[in-house]
Amino acid sequence: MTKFPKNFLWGASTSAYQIEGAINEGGKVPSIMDRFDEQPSYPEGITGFKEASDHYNKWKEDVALMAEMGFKSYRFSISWPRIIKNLKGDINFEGIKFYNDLIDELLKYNIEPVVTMFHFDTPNFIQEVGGVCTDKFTELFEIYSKVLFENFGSKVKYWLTINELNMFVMAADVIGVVPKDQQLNPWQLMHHLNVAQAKAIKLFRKMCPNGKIGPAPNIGAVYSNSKKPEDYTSKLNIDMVRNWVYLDIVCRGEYSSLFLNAIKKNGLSITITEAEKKLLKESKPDFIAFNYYSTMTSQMPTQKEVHQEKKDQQRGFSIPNFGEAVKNSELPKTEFGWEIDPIGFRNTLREVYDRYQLPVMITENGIGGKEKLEESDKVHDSYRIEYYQQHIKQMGLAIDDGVEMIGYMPWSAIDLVSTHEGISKRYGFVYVNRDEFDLKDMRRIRKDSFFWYKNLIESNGEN
Ligand code: BGP
Repeated sequence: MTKFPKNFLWGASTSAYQIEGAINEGGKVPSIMDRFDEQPSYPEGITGFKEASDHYNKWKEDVALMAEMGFKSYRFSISWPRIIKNLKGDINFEGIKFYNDLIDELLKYNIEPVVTMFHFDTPNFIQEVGGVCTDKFTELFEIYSKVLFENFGSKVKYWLTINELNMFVMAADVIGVVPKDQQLNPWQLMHHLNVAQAKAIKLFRKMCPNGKIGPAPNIGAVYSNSKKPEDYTSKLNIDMVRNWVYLDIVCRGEYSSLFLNAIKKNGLSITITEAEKKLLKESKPDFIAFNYYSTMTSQMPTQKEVHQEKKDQQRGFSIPNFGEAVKNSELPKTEFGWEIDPIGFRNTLREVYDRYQLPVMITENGIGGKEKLEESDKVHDSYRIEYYQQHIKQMGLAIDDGVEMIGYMPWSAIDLVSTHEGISKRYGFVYVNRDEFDLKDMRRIRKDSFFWYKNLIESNGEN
């Protein structure tokens, strides 16, 4: 059986807009996620972002529950619109106090805070001047980064720059990051985010010399759908634009020439200044954090065969002579149709480590399902326990293979509002009693997985 490292960071994750609620409290300004469920592209009947899990008011109780589970770490995001009030960069000190108190409470229980600087919630004042699609964004992100490092840099060791930078590109419409009137060159958008990330890393080196910082993309191994060599070519292509381009830029400091050629064939390019080239070269991370939910399987489509773009986690790739994502018939699926691939987790960990030789931290992994409260306040989520057992076993095998790992922070610490499904899809170890009819209750209830995870942490992964 795997021996997990002695100081392995067992914990879990959340993000501000999915857990905090209180969108108009404590001096917070509006963000694009506050009324996310009201966007035209969003499925009808899904609600929840305004109240979320009311963590803004219940954070002490939530941290106590994490401590009870024995968390060694907790990954959460700081809400940019709770910290910065406007384009001038004025600071909301109430927001600073909220996160300072949260961090102090975590440290009181010896829980290592792992902070995501930006998790999808662009402040509206930035969206109004073009959002993540402009140079202005990189400037404003640097100002925000400085405020974060100044205020929390001495207490927080582990920092994550941008959550799932690759989802901004692959699911820009779904996560609402592109202002309506904006023409989108997805790769230029990616480049702005990469430059913003590099500026933050550079500043971090100066301001927090003892801390550690890394990116947090969503990574999943890509399989070839058949033994046909052309399907393997499609695997290489998709791997490049789904995974490696995002890690190459931050770990190696440049885009691969294969990637630049591939986008050129589709009539796209990236404008990169000399100063940016230099900046990207000198802003390397200390570790790689990534979110893992599943793998992807690809085949080579011909012009005629290109299928309809898919509205699930494998969407976004359907390019003639390049690659197309297809379902993998070998893999079981969650209730919401996401493929479950624990062995793929080991494969992905190995590929990432082998390619960059940097320590790895898992910042999301988990299974969402519909759940209900049973009699005497029980939630029987054995499917979640099984999911975690399988994934943790494979993570252990990856460690045995030689992958250097810092920690595992699955999604999510407590129930929160799902990005794609609102409150109907739950991920937590703790049930939050909220439904459309009873928004005030918000009672926290320990699920079966809560007790299972507590034992697992206690035995450092042996159970
Ligand atoms: C990741 C996001 C999280 C979270 C998770 C689960 O992409 O970083 O914010 O939402 O996916 O996705 P969903 O809530 O849509 O099931």
